Amino acid sequence: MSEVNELVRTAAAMVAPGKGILAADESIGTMSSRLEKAGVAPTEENRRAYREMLVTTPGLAVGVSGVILCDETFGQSFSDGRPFPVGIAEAGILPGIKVDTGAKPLAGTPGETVTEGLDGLRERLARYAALGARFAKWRAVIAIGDGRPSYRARRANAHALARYAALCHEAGIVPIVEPEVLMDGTHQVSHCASATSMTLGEVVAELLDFEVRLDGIVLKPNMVVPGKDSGQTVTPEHVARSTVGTLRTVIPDLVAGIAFLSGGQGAAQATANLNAMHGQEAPWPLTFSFGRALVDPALAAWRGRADRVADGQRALAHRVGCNSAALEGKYTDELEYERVV
Ligand code: 5MM
Repeated sequence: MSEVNELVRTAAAMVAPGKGILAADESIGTMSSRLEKAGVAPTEENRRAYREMLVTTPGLAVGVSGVILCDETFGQSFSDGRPFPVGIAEAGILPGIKVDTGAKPLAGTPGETVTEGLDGLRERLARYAALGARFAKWRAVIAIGDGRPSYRARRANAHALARYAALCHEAGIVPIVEPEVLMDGTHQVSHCASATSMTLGEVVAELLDFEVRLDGIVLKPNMVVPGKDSGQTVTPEHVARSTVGTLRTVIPDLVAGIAFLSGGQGAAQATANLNAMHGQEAPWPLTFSFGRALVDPALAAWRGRADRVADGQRALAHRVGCNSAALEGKYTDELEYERVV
């Protein structure tokens, strides 16, 4: 019973008022290409130094409840020798681990994927828990367009998410359940709303089937936005209404909290949309679990240079501050354009 209470407490702490989650769990391939684009050599040491720069940002725990790492970083150490999960916990932040092994083509459904990583997951979760992981993350990737998302892809991904969530609970770890409907495409915002609704419907059905405690999970969905190439522009209020409206039709009130991904939106756009959510009535805490929308400015400011660590950290602290303000509906242009460096 106390283990269950601990799960529920951890899930609540992840979505505590004013705090969000930093997604710094890019796989080695993704991280390497982002480093290269920033002019930084994609070495193991540079991936480590970049993550150390991020998570040692002074005062990070004020606006960040948890940090998601990938397997490589989880096994690395700060320059002072402390393993990442230990250093992060000592800073008052929950360490988390991405446990899926990536989205792979789904047989029989061209252009769609299923996320893999269930084989051996029970053992991996036990090992991560022993090393200090308090929560985990698994991302399903759902595409829109040409008959997509298919029922088959939605079902396969929802089933995997539920099996992952049940295994996390067995290990005493809170699962972040991330079914991401991609922004790629020419679709209108209404199409994103229906694809998101259908996808989340399947996810909830599978979670219930596996008897996953909903107050012990954090859901990480996309915001409901138009396709990147649709030419449609919508206001943050429109995004907030469509997103919360869609979630309210399918997500049970019991879910511990909703932590949105940014999905390729610009940093300021994602924050403005989050800010508008504050005006919407919702039964769950709403927060952010952004990757790119939090870290892109920090990577650009750092550029792999030891003498620019403080610049990178200021850039991250600024984005975290803007997003924390958004959680109270207090994000403004003045705050956004405040001098950072
Ligand atoms: C940080 O990126 C995460 C892992 O991506 P890869 O395994 O593809 O390298 C990703 O799951 C991320 O946590 C979510 O997509 C949210 O990030 P964004 O940038 O969409 O907020």
